[in-house]
Amino acid sequence: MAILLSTKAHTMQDWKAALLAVDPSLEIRLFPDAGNPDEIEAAVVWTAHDMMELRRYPNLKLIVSMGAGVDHLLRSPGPPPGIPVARLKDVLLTSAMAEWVLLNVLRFHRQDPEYRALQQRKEWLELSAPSTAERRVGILGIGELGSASARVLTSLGFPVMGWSRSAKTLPGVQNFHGAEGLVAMAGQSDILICLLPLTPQTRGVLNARLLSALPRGAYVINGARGGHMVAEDMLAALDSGHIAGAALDVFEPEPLPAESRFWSHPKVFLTPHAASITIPASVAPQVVENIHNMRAGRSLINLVDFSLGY
Ligand code: NDP
Ligand code: OXD
Repeated sequence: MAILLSTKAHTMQDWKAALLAVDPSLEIRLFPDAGNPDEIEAAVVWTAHDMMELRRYPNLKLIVSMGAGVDHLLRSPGPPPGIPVARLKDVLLTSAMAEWVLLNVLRFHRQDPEYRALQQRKEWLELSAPSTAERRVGILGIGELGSASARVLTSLGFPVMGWSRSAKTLPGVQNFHGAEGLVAMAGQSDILICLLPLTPQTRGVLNARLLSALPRGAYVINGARGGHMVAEDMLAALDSGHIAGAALDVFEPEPLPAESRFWSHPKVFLTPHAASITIPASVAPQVVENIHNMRAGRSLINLVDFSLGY
């Protein structure tokens, strides 16, 4: 039996080598060279893979996302009925996101855009410097990535709030949940960070209503999915000055079209979905563990709950 790998061409060999390093006995097929469809028992796939294509494999028993997000797998038509989907939880994926979040929180907190503008004008001017204790940070989604980011930020003295679906207790983090909690948290967030999974419930959460609930001059950081942000609402909030700056890693569609205003907006700091990149060698052990679990009929790890969408 064989494992089907499907991702960007330039990373395919890295994935194959990483999985074989953990279990050299695995038979790995690189899409589109799947060989005999009857032999494919697991598919390890990234965003571009067509879920209808996976219906070709009658003995498929497991789908693994090559990232933490699974929105690309669950959207219509979705995975073949009855096939479990696993996501990744990885220490390097998590720490890289916390680094990207910290980079952007500090960029805004330490007034880096203002200092760069002063440098351009050769103006020697010291700006007032609020302490971290005065800069309130709200995090939408306080799971693997959000809670790690919260830990880093609380260690620097930022007051951190977190919004989740269910009530949660995290050390040093004030928890909010539900629709009322969202607006209550936004009203106190000088910096709002989005680290939610993209589901029907969270699509468009960064909309005009939420942005207008933020204090005037707040900053927004989106490291989750482009579908969380209503692009026109974000641009309008930036243009009006209500939002002072945004760090955006994710867009809909990707790559971001050349004509998008986000590319050249003076208040936007953009990265090309690179906040945190999966390192195959780091995640291979959990993928192989799940393949072994699947073969042995044991419980799978990091399973997606289809009813929640993440
Ligand atoms: P987790 O599943 O660990 O955490 C998700 C969090 O969001 C949980 O706190 C969950 O609440 C909360 N949540 C989910 N739905 C709702 C809702 N309707 N209302 C309020 N809160 C909600 O996900 P991760 O932290 O691992 O990843 C988050 C996302 O980050 C991924 O889905 C992916 O899209 C994105 N990502 C982006 C990367 C990049 O490079 N830009 C890299 C990696 C991931 P609860 O705790 O109650 O379950
Ligand atoms: C992920 C991502 O979901 O890279 O892991 O976006």
